[in-house]
Amino acid sequence: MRRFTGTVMLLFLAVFCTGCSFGWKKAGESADRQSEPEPAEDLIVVGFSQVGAESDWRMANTVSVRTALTEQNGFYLIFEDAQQKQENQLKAIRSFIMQEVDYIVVAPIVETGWDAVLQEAKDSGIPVILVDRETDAPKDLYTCWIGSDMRAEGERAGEWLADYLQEQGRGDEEIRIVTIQGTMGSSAQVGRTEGFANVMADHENWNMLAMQSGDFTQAGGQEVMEVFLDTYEDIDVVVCENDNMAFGAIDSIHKAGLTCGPNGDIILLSFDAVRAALEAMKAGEINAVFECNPLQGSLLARAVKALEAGEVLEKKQYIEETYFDADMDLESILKTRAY
Ligand code: GYE
Repeated sequence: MRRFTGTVMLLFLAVFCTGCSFGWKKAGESADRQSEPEPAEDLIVVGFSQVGAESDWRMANTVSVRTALTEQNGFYLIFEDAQQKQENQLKAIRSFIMQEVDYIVVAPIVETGWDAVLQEAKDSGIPVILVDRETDAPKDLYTCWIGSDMRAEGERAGEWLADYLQEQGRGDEEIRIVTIQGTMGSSAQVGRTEGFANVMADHENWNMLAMQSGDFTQAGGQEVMEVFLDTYEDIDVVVCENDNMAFGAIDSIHKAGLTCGPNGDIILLSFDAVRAALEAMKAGEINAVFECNPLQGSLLARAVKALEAGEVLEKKQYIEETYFDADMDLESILKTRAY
């Protein structure tokens, strides 16, 4: 097993990093980073290309990885924030290859466009672990994937809505739905959209008026909801493909003089189940949230250690997930939430 040596690091710093927007030398922190102690020879060096910092979920995911891949636990983590741009992820992965890290970890922003760079990693003999979102890359180009079943999340949301409408005596009514989608082409968006559509296919009375991306951000959710409210009358349901877009949607709904949640004008569904969403649900603004668990750090650390020990891992490792709705004891649930 190769290890990241001080010589390689210094060579990389000298040759490749001058003026780059990624890597060791970042604006305003070059001096600090360069004077950091070199990784000890026995640490496992992991380069992690994170999507960005677009949502509460993402922040919790970053904290989880940073907390698990510490020097105390035997890791040296090189963290790169791609600021929601695939080109930055491609650059980061190539820099990891040049730095001869031991493992490359990627949360791929979208599903497509990874074959060439993953082939380069494979040719360099560096194992790649994918986390969070999936890709359509050939399976032999990565070692394993750890994340959520986004399609199952979407189906869970559709099934919850069907049961809820039935209970409300609205099972046969025309139901006018809009969806605020996540980053287009991300497996989180594709899976949640398709999962919900699978359930919708069984309900002829559900009418999807429009779907538009809010890019998983609060500002995006707010803008898209504003357009929906200007364009369509009588929206019964808003499906927000993450919590932060739901927060933005709630603002727009209020601004339009409407209400949402169990006692409101509009049924609001969301995905992730971050603390602020459960609090918003407790305050009566959201009907249900479909959990997506960002706490992947310890699974990732375990996977790397298992690979170090020569174990062969399952190609796909799904994290268990549930849902929460306004009828539950949210006070108690909030006490147990880690994110
Ligand atoms: O739902 C969203 C984040 O890929 C599951 O990305 C993740 C999604 C999550 O921005 O909040």
